Amino acid sequence: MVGRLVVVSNRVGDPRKAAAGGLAVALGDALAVSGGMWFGWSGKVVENGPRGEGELHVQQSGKVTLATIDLGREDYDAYYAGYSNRVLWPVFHYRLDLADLDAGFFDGYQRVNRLFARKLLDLLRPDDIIWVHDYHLIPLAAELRALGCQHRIGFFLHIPLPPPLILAAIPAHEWLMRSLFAYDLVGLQSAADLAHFSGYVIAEAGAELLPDDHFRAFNRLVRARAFPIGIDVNEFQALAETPESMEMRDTLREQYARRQLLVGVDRLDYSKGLPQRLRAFQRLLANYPENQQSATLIQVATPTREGLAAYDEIRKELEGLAGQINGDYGGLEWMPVRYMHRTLARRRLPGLYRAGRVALVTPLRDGMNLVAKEFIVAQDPQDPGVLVLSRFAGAAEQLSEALLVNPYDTGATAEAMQRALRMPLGERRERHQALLGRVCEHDVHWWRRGFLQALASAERAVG
Ligand code: ADQ
Repeated sequence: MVGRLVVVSNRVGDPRKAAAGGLAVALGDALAVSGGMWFGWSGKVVENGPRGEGELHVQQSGKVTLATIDLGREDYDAYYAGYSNRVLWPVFHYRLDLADLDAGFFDGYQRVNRLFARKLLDLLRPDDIIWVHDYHLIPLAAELRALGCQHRIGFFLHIPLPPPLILAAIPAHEWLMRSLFAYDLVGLQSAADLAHFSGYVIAEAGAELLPDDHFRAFNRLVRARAFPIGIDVNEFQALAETPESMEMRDTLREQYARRQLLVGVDRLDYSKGLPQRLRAFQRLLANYPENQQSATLIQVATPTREGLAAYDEIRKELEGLAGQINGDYGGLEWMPVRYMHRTLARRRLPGLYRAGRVALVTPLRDGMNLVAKEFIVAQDPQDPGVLVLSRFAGAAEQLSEALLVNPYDTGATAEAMQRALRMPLGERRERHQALLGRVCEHDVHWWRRGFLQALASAERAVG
């Protein structure tokens, strides 16, 4: 009999909610088919709540059990805002300059992972298969094992894994990497991330490489493999047919009938390379004046992790740059940059992508980047737009027919924008066809199946 699937992540997506993104839908689908459980933080922070404790809420959503726990203020600050987002996020995105390595958030991170393990263990059935997601929960399996849990447990890291010498800057790096060996399977986004994993465990832990992507180290066996995440292509195509999406496309096309639109859709995060993108756009207007009065960049940036200094700073920098470009180049008839600090309703996204002649997906570092894949799916195959993609996004390994750029190189990125704006129809179609084929074949269901099959067939150490 196939066991129940138990998904664990920091935030729990209710698959019934229309606002749920692709991942919530994809995992929700898998849970709904055979019945399963989704476990994570409730989103509630209890002021003056006790350390290492939290109330558990269990509710049923169709066939899926949603189990969530509240966190006390001190735990939340140390585990989420602290260790996850001020240590692991910057370091894993190669930003040692932004990491708060001294700040002592480590105890809270460990405490919350231990709390999750304790509460989860009580809810498990004997043949459950557990799938843990992302950097907030790296030590979860080790905590579960310490309590005697024998289940199959897999882990997927949604963000990049940096090279060994960058990882080694985290004081607890060895403990973190050893924690990964409590899993049966570790999934990474790209071949580059996998190479960093293998480089680290061979150099720092003398790991032995065994057949079928298994590694032996720390007296344990783990399988590690790249599983590039995809989007739910059917769900996204259905979204594109909604009235909201079509209205968005038609309104933009009408408003910008005589202009060319470039679009950017991101969380407002320093990893996304937004100031670099605006500077490259500024360079485009300066070096190729024929784009003045014409090329317009619509940049939507979702507010995220507000209150953390690095995020407040990037916001200010971006607003300053947008204002400067509009001041220098804009007029009564035309504003080069339309910058919006907000989340666009998911139903409107395909319409925005479809109206764009060019998408700018230029992160300095990104685990995968799903916006790139969504843009491809939203295009009209007869008259598709062009994807300008950072070579430092995990997606670049799969999407080689995009115009790949180094986002640190302002001049070269501006050149790529110009090339994208001028690309002849035949070349646009050819590139799009190749990209679409790959995005459709390697969708989120392919990703999920691949991961779960590899987890089910991973070798386990005897004894
Ligand atoms: P994120 O960093 O959140 O996720 P990304 O993959 O770019 O990044 O986007 C996730 C979703 O958010 C997409 O569906 C996108 O449409 C939506 N989104 C982003 N900005 C938006 C906006 N302004 N308005 C509306 N919707 C917006 C992490 C990793 C990524 C990895 C994903 C999945 O950082 O590298 O691709 O997980 O594994």
